Amino acid sequence: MRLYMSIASPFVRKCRVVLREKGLLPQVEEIALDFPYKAPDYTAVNPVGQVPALVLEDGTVFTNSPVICDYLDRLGSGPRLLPPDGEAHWKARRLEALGDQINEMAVKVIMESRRPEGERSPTWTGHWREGLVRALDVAERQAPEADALDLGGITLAIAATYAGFRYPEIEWRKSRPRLSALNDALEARDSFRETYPR
Ligand SMILES: N[C@@H](CCC(=O)N[C@@H](CS)C(=O)NCC(=O)O)C(=O)O
Repeated sequence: MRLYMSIASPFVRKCRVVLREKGLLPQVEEIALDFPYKAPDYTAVNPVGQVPALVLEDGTVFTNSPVICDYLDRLGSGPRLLPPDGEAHWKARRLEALGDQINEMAVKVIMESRRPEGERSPTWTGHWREGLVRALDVAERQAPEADALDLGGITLAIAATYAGFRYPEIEWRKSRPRLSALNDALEARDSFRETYPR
């Protein structure tokens, strides 16, 4: 399999953590791309030019990190990171969605800052940044215990690290002790250490 990726992307990091947690790394080639991801040989893989994308040996393409993580979770060994059903399943999915929303807000603000000077919108940037902070507050209230590893906790921990990496001035740890504990515990795992954003 091939995983197309960038080192900093929080969406990619979810997939890279799952690959490691599920013992799949030996079966995958991780291919780092430079931004923007619009080279014709890559848009032939993912037409919208976003990372991550996973390509199987037979050429089947998976895009969108929730779908890729779900596929890898079923393929690999060890306990399921997405509990198959019941409330545990939906809780993990809800927290994954919340973490992805935090990541989306952070990535939008970064993308906006890369536009030419006159094209940037302080109004939109402000909305996205406020949304990011509100979502971090919800993540604090809903953060799970770190000992029950699942994709919800993984995504929230990744989102918190990414928010701190891009916006240190937000000081997300201040008054968010539950999210901090989750983040500290998961960032100590090998799968997280090996994928820390640069
Ligand atoms: N919903 C997608 C989001 C992927 C995404 O936004 N990727 C960013 C990198 S963090 C990207 O490729 N941006 C480049 C672009 O939009 O042109 C997922 O979960 O995989």
